[in-house]
This record gives sequence, structure tokens and C-alpha cells, in this order.
Amino acid sequence: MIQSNMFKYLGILLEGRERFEEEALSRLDQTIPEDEAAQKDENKANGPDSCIYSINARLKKFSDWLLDIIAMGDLDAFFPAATREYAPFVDEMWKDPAIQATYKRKDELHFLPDVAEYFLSRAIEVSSNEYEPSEKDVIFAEGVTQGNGLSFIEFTLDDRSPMSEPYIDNPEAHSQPLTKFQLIRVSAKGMNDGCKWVEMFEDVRMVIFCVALSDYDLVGTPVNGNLQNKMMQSKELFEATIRQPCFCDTPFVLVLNKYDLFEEKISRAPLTACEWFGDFSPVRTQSNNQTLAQQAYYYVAMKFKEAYNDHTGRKLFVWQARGRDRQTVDEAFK
Ligand SMILES: Nc1nc2c(ncn2[C@@H]2O[C@H](COP(=O)(O)OP(=O)(O)OP(=O)(O)O)[C@@H](O)[C@H]2O)c(=O)[nH]1
Ligand SMILES: [Mg+2]
Repeated sequence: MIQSNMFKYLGILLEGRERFEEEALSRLDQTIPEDEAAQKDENKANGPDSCIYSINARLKKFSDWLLDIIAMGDLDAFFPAATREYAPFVDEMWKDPAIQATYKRKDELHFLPDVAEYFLSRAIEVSSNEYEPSEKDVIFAEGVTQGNGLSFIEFTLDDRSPMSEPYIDNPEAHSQPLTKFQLIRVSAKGMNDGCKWVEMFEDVRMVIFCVALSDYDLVGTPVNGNLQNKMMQSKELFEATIRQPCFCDTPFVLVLNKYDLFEEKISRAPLTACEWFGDFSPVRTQSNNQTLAQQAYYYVAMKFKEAYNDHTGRKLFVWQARGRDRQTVDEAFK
């Protein structure tokens, strides 16, 4: 998955490079005075024009090949099988000044995830036959949770609060067994498929619904050909889940994840980009020390709480997390 994704990221960069090169060259054309342009036309045989986004002929050949494969939807037929063979190209490409210049404009490459650099900059290591993803690599990898299947993990958590347990006075408190938890992961895709098997979960003690806060201005994968905002997709799934008759007595916890990305983008992309959040109006007063991100977070939490309360008459527990930061996830579980 990590190896195939690396070629997907490279493809997005190469497509961006082509676009930026075209734009830059056409701008150059327009700025060249007429007499020079006439001379340039005569000299065309001397080779193509170039700019900072241009790559050498060998890399261009590889780029054309990869982009063709991606356009045909054949990436999976080649990768990860051919990863090792093409790793030197990926490495060379990533280090090429044209790709680095393209990467500098990553904000304009909407489909390029922030992990692209993390993996592309280690192309040789990641492509080796001996490559064993570290825990961090797995946390950073995309698509690990995309299957429709269910998966689960069992864990214990020291959920005894140091405030309520007299730790020092009562050393026996330590020897009490910790509560065991079983976390079952249900992907959004699985939930969308009619939810027939959701009744299997009738006896779960709690539903943890996870939403990426940073989805508010993103477009999701089209459902029945319709493009839809990712936060709206989450809202619909949330509403469909809380309406499941088998969850009528089950408490819900909402984890609002990707707070770091949310914080980073909220000042450049307004929260109102999502139609559900159309009436968000941050307050800026001297007595209000909350940052824009904090205010936006509380507003989003409130929207979900309202939706939950309207339907169930109960209170929704909301927590904020940054999935790459273990501590915030542990706190959410506690
Ligand atoms: N910055 C940041 N990244 C996160 C956080 N939680 C998970 N990720 C990253 O999100 C990616 C998970 O990717 P995907 O498998 O595409 O899942 P997703 O992005 O949650 O969901 P999709 O909308 O289906 O793409 C990995 O790169 C994770 O490291 C977070 O709180 N902050
Ligand atoms: Mg993703």
C-alpha cells in the first residue's frame, strides 16, 4: 500500500509539473518582444523551450509512461510489483529541481496529501525488498483503513483516574485488573452499503464516530456520480448511524480528528465552505481569547451535538484528536 501510494503521489506531482510548465512557458511567450519571438520561431529546431518546471528527456519519458498508466487506471497492475525496479527513477525525480519547484506549490495540488514528502523523500528505503514499515510509517500511511471488512483490536487502558484513586495510600489499587476493551473498526464504505449487518453490533457498549475536521472544504469521492463535500458526507453517515434502531440505547462519542490540519487551514479556507456551517461567525473581542480554530471547533461540535440531540434527546460526547499524536488519542479513549 505504501509502495503503490508513492507512485500515486509522484503521479500527482508530475501532472502538476506539466501544468506549471505549460503555464510558465506560455507566460514566457507572452512577455518576449515580437522581434525576439520571430527569431525564436526560427530557432525552434534548436530544442524546446524550458523553464524551472522542465525535466530532462529521460525523466520525461518515465513521466509520460507513469501518467499514461495512471490515466488508464492501471497503477495497481504495475505496483507494488515493479516498485524496486523504478525506485531509482522516483528518487531522481523527487530530487530534481523541477519537481521540488512543483512541490513548493503543493497548495495548488489538491489531491496531494501531506504525507507525500514523508514517503517520496525515502523512495529507495521504502522500495527495498527488506523494507519493514515502522509504527510511524503505518500511522502515516494512507488507505490502511479503506477496506470494507471489519477489523478489531483488543486493548487495556489505565482508565483509573489518579484523582479518584488514593494511589499512595492504597497500593492494592494498582493490582486491580485493567478494563479490557475491544475496538471494532467499521469503515464508512461498509456503513454505506445498506448497513444490513449493523445489527451485529446491537450489544456494543459505545459507538465511537470519527470525523476529520479538516474535511470541511474538501470534495469526497463521488457517490452515484454526485460530487459532495466530505463533511456533508460525514454528516449524512452520522445521521444514518444514530438512526439505526439497534443503537437506540447506545451512547455515542464523536471524535473530531485531524485538529492539527484544521488549525492550519482555517485561516485561509473559511469554515463556511461547508454549507452546513454557513452561519458560523467568529467573534473577535478583547475578552475573547479563543483562537479562530478553537471557535470553529466548538461550533462544529455544537452542530453535531444538535443533530444528535434532535434525534435522540440525549447528550453527545465530543472529543478532539490529532491522530498522529498518540497522547491525544489516548486521552480521547480515557
Ligand atoms: N495531520 C493529520 N493526519 C492524520 C490525522 N489522523 C490521521 N491522519 C493521516 O490521515 C491519513 C489516513 O489516510 P486515509 O487512509 O486516506 O484516511 P482518511 O484521510 O482519514 O480518510 P479519507 O477521507 O478516506 O481519505 C494518514 O496519512 C494519517 O497519518 C490527524 O489527526 N492529523
Ligand atoms: Mg485521506
